[in-house]
Amino acid sequence: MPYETETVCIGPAPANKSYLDMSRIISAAEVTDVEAIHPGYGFLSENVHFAEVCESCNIAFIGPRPEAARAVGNKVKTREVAKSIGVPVIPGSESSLKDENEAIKLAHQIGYPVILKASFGGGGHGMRIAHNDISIVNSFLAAQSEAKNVFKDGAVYLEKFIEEPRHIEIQIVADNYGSVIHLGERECSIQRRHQKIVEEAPSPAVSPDLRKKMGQAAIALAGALNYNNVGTVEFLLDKNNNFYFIEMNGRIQVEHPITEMVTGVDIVKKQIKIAAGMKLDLKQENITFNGHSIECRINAEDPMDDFRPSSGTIGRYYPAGGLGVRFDSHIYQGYQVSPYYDSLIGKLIVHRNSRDEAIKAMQRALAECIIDGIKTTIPLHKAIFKHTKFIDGQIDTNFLNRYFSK
Ligand code: MV4
Repeated sequence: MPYETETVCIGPAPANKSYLDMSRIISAAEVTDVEAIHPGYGFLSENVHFAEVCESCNIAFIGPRPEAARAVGNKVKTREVAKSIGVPVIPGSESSLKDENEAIKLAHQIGYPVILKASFGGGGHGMRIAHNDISIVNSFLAAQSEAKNVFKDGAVYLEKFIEEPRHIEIQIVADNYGSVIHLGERECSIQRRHQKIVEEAPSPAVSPDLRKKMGQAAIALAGALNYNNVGTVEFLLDKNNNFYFIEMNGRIQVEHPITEMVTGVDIVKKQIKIAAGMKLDLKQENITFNGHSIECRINAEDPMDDFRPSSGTIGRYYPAGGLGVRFDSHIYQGYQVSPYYDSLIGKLIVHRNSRDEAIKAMQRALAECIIDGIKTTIPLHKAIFKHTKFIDGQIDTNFLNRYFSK
């Protein structure tokens, strides 16, 4: 019975007593006799130990094999591998820094400003920008202690700080036998405190030629790391359209639907087939990019009150719809938005033939969408989609700070 669903209680609401508790997840998998676990995009999705535990229990972990997951978790290592195969990286450390004196020495070589990053970090935690010798000492110690707290390893490295870059990522799909393809880029520059708010595909800054170069770089890196399943290779694009590899993510990402809309490839289906040991049935030359897709992350947060999380019961609920308009969500009228989890409650996704048409479709969809009972980020999205700089595609990672902070 292929579509029958069984539900098992995995514990109380706090995530560390349920979704993050490996033994509870494995128990639920055992009692339901599942063949595989899809870890989603939060919780245990990038936990190498969990992938190993699944393997030892004969349950397929739908994601990279433990060695590949471990490889992408080490930012200094992936930087080194990228550099060794000719993928451009930002001038900076060859390895983790010994101490603040080494950081100062390197900063003098490459020039201020520099950015300190956690070697086993990601997503912006443990990062500090330094403009001079005095601030680098504090930055080094702060980055080190935050890295230790958040990632249990205080190792940090350093790069030249690129001012106001675009954040562009390439989706890759890799089977277990060394075949790798890319599905183009996503422009993810509209973010706040390292949380993406709006994503689009393709990027208004990426030409077919640049897409090819970034795609080939991403494929080469995945190959060099012996990576499998789906992943994302993150780049910064500077004002002269130079791209630089920054880090790789070994999970499906929240914004995967926009890539699915423009390529027609069901990325989650690919993850499952790859985890089942199937060979990639797609060739790069058969991947085409059609039209333009945009996603707005609808969060249960009050954008007028410093994005304070908002919980409560959903009242009136009307997700927008129509041709090429989709609202991916688990909520409904009467649903209780819990304070225990991430505030993402839905993804409003549009697909049109052109960026201009997609923006219009998103404006219409945002106007029609009704979610009562809690505060959401919809009013912020309406303002973004009215902003001439956004409409002109003139965006970078500073966009929200520059135009939308008090
Ligand atoms: C950078 C950078 C500028 N120069 N690296 C942010 C998330 C993480 N994946 C890497 N990030 C950045 N890395 C260099 N060499 C700018 C960012 C960045 C950022 C940094 C500080 C404050 C806000 C930011 C927002 C987006 C990107």
